[in-house]
Amino acid sequence: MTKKFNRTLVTCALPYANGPVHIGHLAGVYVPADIYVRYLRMRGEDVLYVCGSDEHGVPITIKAQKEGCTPQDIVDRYHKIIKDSFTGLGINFDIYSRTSSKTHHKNAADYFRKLYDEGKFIEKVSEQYYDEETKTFLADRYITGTCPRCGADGAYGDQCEKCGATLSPDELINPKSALSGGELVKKETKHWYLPLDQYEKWLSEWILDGHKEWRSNVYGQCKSWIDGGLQPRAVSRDLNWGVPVPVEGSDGKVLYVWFDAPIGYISNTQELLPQSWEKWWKSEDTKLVHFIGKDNIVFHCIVFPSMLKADGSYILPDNVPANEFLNLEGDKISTSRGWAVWLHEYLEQFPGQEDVLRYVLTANAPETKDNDFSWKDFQARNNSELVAILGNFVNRAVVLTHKYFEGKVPADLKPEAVDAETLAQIKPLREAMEKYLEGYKFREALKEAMNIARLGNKYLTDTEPWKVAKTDMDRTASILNVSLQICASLAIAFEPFLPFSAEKLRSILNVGIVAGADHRAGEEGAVSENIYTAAEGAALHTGVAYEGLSLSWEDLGNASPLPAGHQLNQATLLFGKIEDEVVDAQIARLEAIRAEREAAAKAAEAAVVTPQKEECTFDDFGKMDIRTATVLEAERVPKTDKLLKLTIDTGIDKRVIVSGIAEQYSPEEMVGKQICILANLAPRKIRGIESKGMILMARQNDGKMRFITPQETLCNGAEIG
Ligand code: B3M
Ligand code: ZN
Repeated sequence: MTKKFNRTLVTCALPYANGPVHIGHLAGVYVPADIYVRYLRMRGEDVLYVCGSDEHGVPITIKAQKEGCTPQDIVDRYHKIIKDSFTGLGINFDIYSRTSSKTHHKNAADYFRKLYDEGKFIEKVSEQYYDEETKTFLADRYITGTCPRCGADGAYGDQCEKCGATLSPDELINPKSALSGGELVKKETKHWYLPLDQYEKWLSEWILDGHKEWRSNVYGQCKSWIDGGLQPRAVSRDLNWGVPVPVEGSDGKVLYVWFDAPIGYISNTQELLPQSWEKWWKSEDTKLVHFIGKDNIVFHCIVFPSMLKADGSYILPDNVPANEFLNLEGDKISTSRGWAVWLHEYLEQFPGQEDVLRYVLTANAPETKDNDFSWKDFQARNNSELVAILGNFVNRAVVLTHKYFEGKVPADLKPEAVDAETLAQIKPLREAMEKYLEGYKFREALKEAMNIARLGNKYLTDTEPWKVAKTDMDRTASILNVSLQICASLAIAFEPFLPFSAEKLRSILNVGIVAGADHRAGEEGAVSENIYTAAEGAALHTGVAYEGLSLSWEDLGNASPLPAGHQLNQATLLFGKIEDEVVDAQIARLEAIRAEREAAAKAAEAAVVTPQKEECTFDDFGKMDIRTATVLEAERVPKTDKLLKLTIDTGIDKRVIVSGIAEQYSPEEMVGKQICILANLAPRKIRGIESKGMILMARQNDGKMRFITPQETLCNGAEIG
């Protein structure tokens, strides 16, 4: 351990609280960070491990609009799902807070105000698109129009989803408000910019000269950003959700989410350690490491360091080991298309198998290039590595000890050369692990840990104690003594990677573990609902307190951490076989999503179009009042198969429409959906229910009816014409 720091501060990218965490997030950020922190704690290092929900930004406001609720409702829902699922996977943060917290709002505003007062920002008045109807300036995402590249309608102000082009609102043809559908005007608005160009020289020296050891993907991205020339970057937005800009006359303006979010790392530390947070953020003897995905490199290596430099009192990251992306069954993980394995669903469907996911995501970690997760590989690694090598070795060693020596570690009565030769191979494996772990190479480190299990398995297979026991119990004693010493090394080596299994193994061996203290309990003056309770802390597997014999990292590779006579507990299987039908069900779920997507694409291509109806006049059309609306409630109409009774919010009123869609859509999937309706259709009684209006549906020759839904979430009552 090259020691030049007295403590290590580890941050993890704050997940957006607009959806659950999936395996791509875990493989990219949270599992590697957790391995690193657990390892440092095993080495007795003083580590602080902070994370929290990133609760601001336009995507959250869009989701709230879509669901007809507030942004706070959205972040409250997902903050809990995310936090609980991290705990369920043993991701043992010291604090998992949130950027909607009062501490953060104050801290982020103070941070901004200090730079503002010191003249570190450029103020610029620019023309932005303004929606007269909603009286709001529009973020790029809220502007829609025709893509200048491919001609597709519904392109956004920042990107065309059809052709992937990066756009600016001015490039859009016929830009409109995605909120009201109305025309846009340009109005002047003032914003503040961080002049990144002024930090270019310093960034080049700090990173390109000073951090050549950073991962090539990180270093390379920084180099291209710096070589490309840095521009001033806006740090405020016209939005009502976020940290209000603390400058007089800036109503309706908030800090840009990527300005406030990284400050969230500091806020979380302050929440937990109100007395001593500064030594973690302002002492040069603190090592700061940011764990992130590759799409966050510029913010953590260029923007946030420039913000820290602008303040001048903070330390800078010592390393930013960003991972690449993980794909799923050969396809990019996509939250919007549901192409993901959600952590909270995994924990429900695979109870007690948290470590299988941790193992597979580490073994396949996209550390230097994108990688892929497949359920068949998940099954194969569990069955042929965890069960057949690690689990099998431990089980045989313990079961045989109970069979021949009443579960007590036997004395080394008849040693042979192969014993010492075998044990001597563990130290080099430990040293390799240490090199890889301290170099953020967790895939390689895991392989070395597994090599200890392979070593044990081979030793048992070669020495065959079940045969030797027929004639030579002294030799059997030595063989099982050596095997159990190897088990003790495994119980230490796997703590960073597989904390649940390592703890199970320690319980079988009847030993504890010595790990550096965590900071979960906070300190005096820490008042926050985001601090873990003692029970939550204990559940996070950070070396549960133990009365008897405890092992430390230093015991890894020693010849006899388990003294003769030490009583073992009963053997239990560390891992269970995963059967074909289990993974086949998961594959089928994904295949159904893929099939639906492909069918939709095929149907759209194969659509046979019915002939146009007779001509109508503009006045005929003008009589139709077509609006957007959102489904508030939905229920089946009794004694019918086809009808749903929908209560909808039309923006004008709340009303009931009866619609013949029950064979294709369930009431549950209708609630929250934004639809288009013919609002002024004369009311009709349908099965005794007054139906006021008609839902507009698109039909093609596959018999399926599909809703006409705005490209963007609009307010209810937006006029369509
Ligand atoms: N909320 C995660 C993302 O881009 C982003 C990280 C913020 S870390 C300060 O998906
Ligand atoms: Zn396009």
